[in-house]
Amino acid sequence: EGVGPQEYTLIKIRCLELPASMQEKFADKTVFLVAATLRPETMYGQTNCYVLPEGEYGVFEMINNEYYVCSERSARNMSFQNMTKEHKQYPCLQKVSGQELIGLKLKAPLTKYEYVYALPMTTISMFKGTGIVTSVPSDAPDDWAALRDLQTKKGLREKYNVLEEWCNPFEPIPIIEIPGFGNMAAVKLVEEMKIQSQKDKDKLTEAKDKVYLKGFYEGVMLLGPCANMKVQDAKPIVRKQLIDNNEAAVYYE
Ligand code: A2H
Repeated sequence: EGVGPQEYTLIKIRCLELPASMQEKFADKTVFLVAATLRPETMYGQTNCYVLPEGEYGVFEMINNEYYVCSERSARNMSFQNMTKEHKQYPCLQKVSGQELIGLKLKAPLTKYEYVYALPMTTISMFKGTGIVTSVPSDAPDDWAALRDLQTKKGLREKYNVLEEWCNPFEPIPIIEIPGFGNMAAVKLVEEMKIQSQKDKDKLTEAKDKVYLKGFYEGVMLLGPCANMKVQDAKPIVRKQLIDNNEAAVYYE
């Protein structure tokens, strides 16, 4: 948004299983769902990964024999950032719908959960980032609203074929203490502001702005090698660690 490119961190969330339609071509490949984030220091709090059920994604070959699932639009951008196998090329090896990705078992970096699941979020934009969002419900109001919807609404789970065991055991993780907001700022604000669901757009925007600003300047990390550091100072350190471990990549758009 605004002028100039936005710098994101792409979090590489490894597929521990694949949709039926991808098994023939990609069974022996390293496949990731990739999620663009502005908050790499919050990755300790991941509980799941979100896709747009009706979203159209593709599988693209990247450098180092890795395969990314993301929007074609983001694959195109990646092809100009030396991320795809061939510079400026981004052939779509296979199309895959968001609905097909729901329920996949995934390995996300830094979180305490051994694996997490791909779940539906109806407010994802396919025109931002990769169209895939990693979920940190402790600190992102949108993520908590969507996870709470799935945990509490049987009808919603049935609509998207979501099993309870993919969402209910995954509690938000306290990762950042924000003075006045406690250690799960998004959960607290969603409650306080009486946000009803992931569709409560205006209130969610307000909540997001509040947590984001206050968290960045006043938040203190609760875990990891940056424990006790200010969020502002921890961010570049955690980001570098993720990139050095090949668990994340730099991405602009
Ligand atoms: B953030 P901006 Cl903990 N559609 O990551 C909807 N939302 C998307 C998206 C898409 N296609 N792609 C990325 N996002 C989300 C973490 C996080 C984020 C926390 C707190 C706030 C926050 C965990 N989710 O974002 O419009 C991603 O969620 C608050 C803005 O480019 C990404 O960072 O500013 C953020 O929105 C990018 O939004």
